[in-house]
Amino acid sequence: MTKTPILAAALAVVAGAAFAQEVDPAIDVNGDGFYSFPELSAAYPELSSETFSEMDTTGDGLLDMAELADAQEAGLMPMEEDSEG
Ligand SMILES: [Ca+2]
Repeated sequence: MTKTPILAAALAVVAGAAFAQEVDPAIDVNGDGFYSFPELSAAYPELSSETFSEMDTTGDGLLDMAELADAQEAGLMPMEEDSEG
């Protein structure tokens, strides 16, 4: 069908948007758009500074959303899961 390429393009845009995370203001308390270790460990008490260092691939002491997404993909980041019950 002639609609298919348009639909595929639309889906690609949606998938891309779903991958790019928004900064969670509940974690980013100083609103700089990055998660520092104190900010992230407040939200994830089980997060160790060593794990944070591993996630901080640029070594600047702050996680941007790309680093966070990579960490989640690598299984480094403690994630909230729908496994309750
Ligand atoms: Ca911050």
